[in-house]
Formats: sequence, structure tokens, C-alpha cells
Amino acid sequence: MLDQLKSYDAIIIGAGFSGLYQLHSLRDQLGLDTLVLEAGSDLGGTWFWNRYPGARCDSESHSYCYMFSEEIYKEWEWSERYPGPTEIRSYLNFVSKKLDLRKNIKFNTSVEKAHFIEDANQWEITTANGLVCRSTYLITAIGCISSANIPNIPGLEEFTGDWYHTGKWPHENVSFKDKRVGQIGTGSTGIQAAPVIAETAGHLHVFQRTPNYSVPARNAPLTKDFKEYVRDNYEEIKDLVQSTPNGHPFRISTSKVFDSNEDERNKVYEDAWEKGGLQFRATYQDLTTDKKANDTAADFLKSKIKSVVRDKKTAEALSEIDYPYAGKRPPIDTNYFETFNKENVSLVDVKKESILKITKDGIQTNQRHIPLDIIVFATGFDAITGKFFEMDIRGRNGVKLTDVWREGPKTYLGLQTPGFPNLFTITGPGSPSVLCNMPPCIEQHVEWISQCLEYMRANHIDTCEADESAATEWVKHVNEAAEATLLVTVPHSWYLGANVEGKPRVFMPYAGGMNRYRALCDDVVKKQYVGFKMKSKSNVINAVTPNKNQTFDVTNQIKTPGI
Ligand code: NA7
Repeated sequence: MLDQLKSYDAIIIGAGFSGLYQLHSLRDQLGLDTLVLEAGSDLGGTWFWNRYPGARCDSESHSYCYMFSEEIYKEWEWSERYPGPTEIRSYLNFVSKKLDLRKNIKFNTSVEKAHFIEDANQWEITTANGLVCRSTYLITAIGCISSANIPNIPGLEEFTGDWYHTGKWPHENVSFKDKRVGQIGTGSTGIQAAPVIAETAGHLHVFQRTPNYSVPARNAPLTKDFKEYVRDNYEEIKDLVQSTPNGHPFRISTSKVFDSNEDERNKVYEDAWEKGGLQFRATYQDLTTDKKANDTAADFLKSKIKSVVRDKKTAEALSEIDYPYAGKRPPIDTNYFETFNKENVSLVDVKKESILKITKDGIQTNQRHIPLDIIVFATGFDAITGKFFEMDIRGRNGVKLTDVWREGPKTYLGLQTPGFPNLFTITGPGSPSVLCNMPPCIEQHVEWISQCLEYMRANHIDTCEADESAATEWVKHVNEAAEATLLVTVPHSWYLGANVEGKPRVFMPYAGGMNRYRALCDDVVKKQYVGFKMKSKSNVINAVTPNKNQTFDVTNQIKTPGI
């Protein structure tokens, strides 16, 4: 209770990639009195919670890191092509030590309420452990996939075995040795987890509702040469990740699928398959916008599944995919399809054999009872907005964020919501976020927010708040950008909120590309924060409403989605 009603310049919620950099930026570059509140007992954000078997980042390590400091970039050496949670946490600890960040972070401190107090022009934050404090600026750094989605399957409370959600994995070792394990879910997480669980489980039943495409990750230790390349080419790598639509360290091809004949195409796909990773979707520029073009990649990937999986029925169930490749988040894997050739692994095709309930010792389908010792829910997240809704956030006049976002998140640039002054949302809905490699998105948002606060302080501005009409225009544009792609054609995608019962079906991330988005945000700054209301005391200093031509002139460039 030491901090009862203590006031800070800025409070940041979350100590993952975004919270840590935002802290450094506000405290060390702007000199603001800044506090970070973190629910976990240590830093790491996503990587604090996601410790499930096989967990690994799908972005390549040399781009899944901060680039704001050349010194930090060069001092750290990644060991593998794709880093796992332990290495990422070590990296974040290294950064935190170097910048002395821990002293401004309160761990085990989960924010329950954040209310804007109009008279004081401050946010009042209340935490689950009884802390109440205030700040002028409130910045959410809560991640996009941090609210676990545990499906409402009847009977879970009767299950006498152990069960886990991958996104809230215990910190102590979970042994699958000789156990009968049921894994529900075959998204990016399930596809990573199954091969590792199968290594020791007595039997693994993978419950699949929707089959998924996957490309081999081809993870490997980084060679000495590659490490040298990374150290020697900091500027070049940084320019690359900041200039691509998806924030990854590779360019999307400028060729279109039907510029090549079938043999040439198959060679391109084969090479990409061998190379592995998310680069597969960069093989042609129209893969994510043209269904016919996409079909060629989809057919190639389906044929790969059939060539790997020996049991015909299983291969059929794994490859009967009725949506475009990369229409949902495209997973990458290490021996996922090969795992189904193991004696101790079987696929339960939930489309044909539906789950009726969980019993005290297993899962009852419409055809049989499957006895289980452990259930693993790899069932994803209430993505992007879920974590916001776990908190009671109220803006002007006590208006609740849940009410403003009831029909879908309403933001301007994913950075602010009208009616919520001085609340900034790093990688918030309406920004590229999950369609991109996260660290470059985070850095762009952190730097934009810091620049905005610097501007406010230099100009004696007390509040910055998204203009209602700017937010309306932006939401329209977010939809427009998504509709130019195949992403909106997949009805069961979590980008659309379709995985959570009762969630509005609205495409949440910005699909116009990170490079495009960065330019738009820079343009807003150049135009003196057009679309944001900047107020000093009661005087409006700047309330420029964007006009479409001025701000969102993107029509011929939005067909470059991040994913
Ligand atoms: P995802 O991609 O949302 O995958 C969740 C999986 O769980 C998916 O296969 C779902 O099937 C399945 N699911 C969800 N509810 C059920 C029920 N009730 N019954 C059967 N199957 C179910 O989450 P991930 O954790 O894999 O990945 C999230 C992100 O984390 C990922 O994109 C990376 O950015 C990292 P569905 O497809 O909905 O039919």
C-alpha cells in the first residue's frame, strides 16, 4: 500500500517486448516518472506464459528482437533460427539488465480497473493486490494473444486427470511419459506441441476441428557465418524489416502466380518448402489476394501432407482444407505431419466425430469414449480485444471500453479510442499487429507514442484523444484493407473474432501492410496529429479531422497484407 494514490507521469500495463521498450523510451529518453504493472511474476509477456512443449517463435530470431539500439542488437547472439521461450526470456532479461528496467516494474500486479478521472485529468489504476495509483498517460502493452480461450465443453470440472491451456502453461515440468493425452486444437500452437508431446506420451489423440496448412520451419542452430552476417548487417536488416509489409526479414516476391507456368511454380514452391518458414507465403505477391493463385499453393501443400502421412484416412482428414492458404495464421512446424505416422498418435476428426463432453476420465465423442490422463487445450485466445475486456476500463463520463467496442473495436490507427484521452494501445486493434512480425510493430508504436508525448509536453498539451470521425474513417479503412485480401474469406478465423462465442465478427488487425501503416502514422505526425484532439486545459489546440484524401490515400496499395 506504499504507493497508495501515488501519481506517475505514465503507467504501462505489461512487461513484455512492448512494455519494456516503452518504459525505456519514456523514462530514459523523455525523463518521465514511469511505472510498469505486470500480472506475471517476471518479465516476458507472451513468453512468460507460453511455455508449452514445442513452443517456439515463428519469426526468425535475428528479426524477433529490438532494433532501436545497434549496441543491443550486436551484443546479443541468438543460437537458433527460431528462438524458444527460454532464450527469448534470457534475451529480455539481458535487455532489461542493460537498461536497468526492473526497478520500475511491479510484478504480480494485475490491473483490474483503469478509470479516467476528468477533474484531475488522470487515469486511476486499481490492481488485484490492492494498489491504487494515478498517471497522466496510460499505455497498454498487454499483447494481442494473452487471454486464453478455454472452450465451453461440458464436464471439464469433472475431469480427474490434469488439464492445461497452452497459453497458461505451468512453470514446472509436465510429464507426458506413458500418459494418455488428448490435445484439442491444431492451430500454430497445437502444431508445435503435438510432435513434442508424442515423443513421450503413451498415446496422443489430436482432436482436430479444422485442418491446417503447415510448412516445415527447418529450425537449426545458427551457423558462425550467419551470426557474422547478422552482426555485420544491422542497418540493412533493420531497413528490410521496416520496409516490408509483414515486418519479416524477407521480401514478398513481385511476381504473380500465373506469370510462371506450372513447372516453374512447383519449383518455386519446392524451394520454399525446403527453405522452410513463413517465407513460403512470400513466394508470389498475389497469394493472399487472388483465390485462383492461392489454389496453386494450397494444392501443393495438400499434396505434401498426403505424401508425408501414410494412413490414407488420416492424410485425407489432415488435408481436406476448404479455405485459402494463409487465410488463417499460417503455422510452421517441426515434424507435425510426420507425427501422425507414429504408432502412439491418432487423429480425431472432430468434424465427423464431435466432442460431446468431458468425463471424469476422458472425452466422450458421438462415437466412443476416449480415456485420457491429460487434456491439453491448444485452443487459442480471445485475441486482440480479450485482455482489454478482462479489465474495467472507463473513459470520459465513466463510459466503458467494452461498450464502445461492443460492435467491434473502434480505434484511430489502433493507437487510441475516442473518449479515452491519453490512453494509448500498443499493437491495439486496427494496427498491423498479429499480421506482422511483432517486434518491428511494437517499436514503431512505442516510438510513435513517445514522440506524441514529447510533442504534447513541449506544447503544454494536457490531453490527446482520437477524434470520433477519424476513428470511424479508420475502422472503415481497416475493413477496406482486409476486404482486398483473402483473409476475410475464412469465416472461422480468430482475426475475425470467430473463435470466441458472442464476439462480434469484425476483422481486427490492419491488413494494409506494416510499411504502409508506418507511412500513414508518420504522415499524421507531419500533419500535426491530424485526427487527434489535442487539448490544453479547456482549449482545443488541434482538432484536425482527417479528410479521406489527406490521410487514407491508400487504395492502390492496400493489397499487400502483412500475412
Ligand atoms: P488458434 O490458431 O486459435 O488455434 C486454436 C485451435 O483450437 C484451432 O485448431 C481451433 O479450431 C481449435 N479449437 C478451438 N476451440 C475448439 C473446440 N471447442 N473444439 C475443437 N477445437 C477447438 O490458436 P493457437 O494458440 O494455435 O495460435 C494462436 C497464435 O499464437 C498464433 O497465431 C501465433 O501468432 C501464436 P478451429 O480452427 O477454430 O476450428
